[in-house]
Amino acid sequence: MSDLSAFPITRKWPARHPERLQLYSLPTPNGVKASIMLEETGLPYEVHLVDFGNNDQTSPEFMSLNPNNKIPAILDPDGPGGKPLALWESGAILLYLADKTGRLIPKDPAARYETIQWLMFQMGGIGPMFGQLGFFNKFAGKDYEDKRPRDRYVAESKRLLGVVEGRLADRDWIMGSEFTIADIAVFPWIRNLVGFYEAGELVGFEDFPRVARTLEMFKARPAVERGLNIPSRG
Ligand SMILES: N[C@@H](CCC(=O)N[C@@H](CS)C(=O)NCC(=O)O)C(=O)O
Repeated sequence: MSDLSAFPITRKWPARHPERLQLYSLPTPNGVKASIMLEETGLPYEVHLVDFGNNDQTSPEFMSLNPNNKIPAILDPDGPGGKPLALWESGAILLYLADKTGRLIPKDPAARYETIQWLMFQMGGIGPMFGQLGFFNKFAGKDYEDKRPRDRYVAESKRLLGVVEGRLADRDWIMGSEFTIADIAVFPWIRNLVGFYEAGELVGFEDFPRVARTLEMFKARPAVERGLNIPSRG
């Protein structure tokens, strides 16, 4: 029997199945990367809702696992060497789960690094920039009279979409015919940009037909469809 009692997070979110990987999340563009990956790989897991309405992410129990108070986070009872492993940052989680299962990352070393490169491109570019655009277009920042901050993020988001559009010129997925963790990182953010953030018109999304095509292929995957709603908001 796996013993996770040394991890204070399990006091707030008890593990009913401590032998399974524990996921602490919410279905945001970063959160769904972990749930989609788990659904794609079929690894058994138990999910726990981190409710931002209650500021669960800043609770001492959550922060004992992730001092950066952000979802997603995982606790794998069967980590390297058979010991529990706690992990946060969605990019690190994707890479860890890809290595653990041998899935969704190419085996060829050069292609593997290229996949990691696109993963980092999402983590350092698409995520932070689209997130700022969401703030200035949909949330508190939309009332600012000075539109220069918003326009800065619109221009940068367009540029980033152009990079993805170019990459998809001769391929279905970011790494070619193979669906990888790079796609799992990038496409929830593009979906969010044109969906929840309502910024499709602002960034001229119709200028990126290949991105739009791959986004539709992404959403049509059964594991993606499931992962996008995990955990359910109750
Ligand atoms: N770089 C982090 C970003 C995670 C992140 O920003 N998570 C947001 C939800 S999408 C969050 O937990 N926000 C809660 C807060 O800031 O209090 C990752 O990719 O895991």
